[in-house]
Amino acid sequence: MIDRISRLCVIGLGYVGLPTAVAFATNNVEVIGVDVAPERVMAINAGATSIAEPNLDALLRRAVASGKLRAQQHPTAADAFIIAVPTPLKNGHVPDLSYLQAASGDLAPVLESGNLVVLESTSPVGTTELLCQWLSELRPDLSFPHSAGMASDIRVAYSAERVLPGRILAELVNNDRVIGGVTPACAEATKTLYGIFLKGACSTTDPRTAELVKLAENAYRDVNIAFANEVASICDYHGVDTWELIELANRHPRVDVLGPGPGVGGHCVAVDPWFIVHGASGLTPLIETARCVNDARPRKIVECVIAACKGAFDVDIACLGLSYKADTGDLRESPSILVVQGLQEATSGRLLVVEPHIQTLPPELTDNARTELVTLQEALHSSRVAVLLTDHHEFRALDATLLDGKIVVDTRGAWQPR
Ligand code: SAJ
Repeated sequence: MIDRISRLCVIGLGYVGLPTAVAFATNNVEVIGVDVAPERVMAINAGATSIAEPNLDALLRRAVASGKLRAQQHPTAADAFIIAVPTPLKNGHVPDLSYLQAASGDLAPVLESGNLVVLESTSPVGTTELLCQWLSELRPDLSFPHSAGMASDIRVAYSAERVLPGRILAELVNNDRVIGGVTPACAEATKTLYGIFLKGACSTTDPRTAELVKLAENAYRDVNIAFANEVASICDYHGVDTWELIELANRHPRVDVLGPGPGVGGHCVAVDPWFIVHGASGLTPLIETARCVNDARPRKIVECVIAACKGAFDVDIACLGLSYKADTGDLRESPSILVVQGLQEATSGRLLVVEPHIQTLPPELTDNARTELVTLQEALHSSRVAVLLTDHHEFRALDATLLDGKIVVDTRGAWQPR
């Protein structure tokens, strides 16, 4: 039984691993952060990160300066290990577990009897068992819980992060956690580990349930966003105001339609449903359709802008917001970028992009000389059309008179009278 964790190794220092490492280090645990990218290791050891999250910079600097957090490229012996490496999709929406397999190969040599290994990466159902299998093949001298049960040398559990980009540090501490222990002893040890900083409640279950809980949460969100996006299409078809309709429908005590938008971005909601689809072939028509509905949104928005321009293809268009959601500079899988790319193909005027959180256009948009990153004032001054793609607070708060006389396409309902 693990009573005290004095040294923790966090493998994978991305959006989840780095804030997690910082949270433990801030709570007096000696943390070794591991990442395969040497430039990331160097930056973290200098107290720097490119991940823009409230408070992360300051806490990281403090954790490094106090000696509680250091980064390196390979794991070393520790009491517990958290694996938070990417689990992306390969071609054909197939889960790619190669980063996880590489991490387990790197971790196996330093494992010692009494250690705890927690998998945090979003994973297809059955991955924790696979991890046990990989580790046990690499370390036949140690016993693992999938075969040795409660008496195993190594404890293994699944516990996915559930944090919302933009609020990662706060949600890390306050959100409830689901822990899937391979045995009850594994679950208890994992509870003790997260108890170091967790204020939310911990529920324990088996790994398959915990893995599917994480996937179901994001698929639930995706399906609900797809519903909202479909409602928006239906409203457009009937000439009904989408935002008024949603507001009125949501006055029903058991209805809560989400907000339509230009599509679903980020590395989670647009990806994780495919893990369910891939693992339960033939059982997922709703989840697959939702993915297709949301993926089709950027194209629909481009069509909507073209229709609003009534055949004038050479107008200058202000494209407000590039990040995948409000008030972050996070461009991962952003549907706003796809909309701007679609407009690059479909129009011939200037595309005046405003994104207050970035300094240069992303590479996907730089091939086109008509596309520029400009200030909000410049974009509104020079454009005939304004397309709101990401509802950053500065766009929501815009003086409506600045839009007078323009063709406006508001994909987020940010400028609708409520
Ligand atoms: N979106 C809409 N309409 C809405 C809500 C969101 O179009 O009403 C869009 C956003 O603009 C964005 C996308 O959906 O493009 C996803 O944004 P999000 O805020 O819903 O979620 P993420 O991807 O930032 O974080 C999600 C969260 N999952 C759930 O809310 C179920 C978070 O808790 C997870 O930890 C995270 O995925 C993850 O890491 O899995």
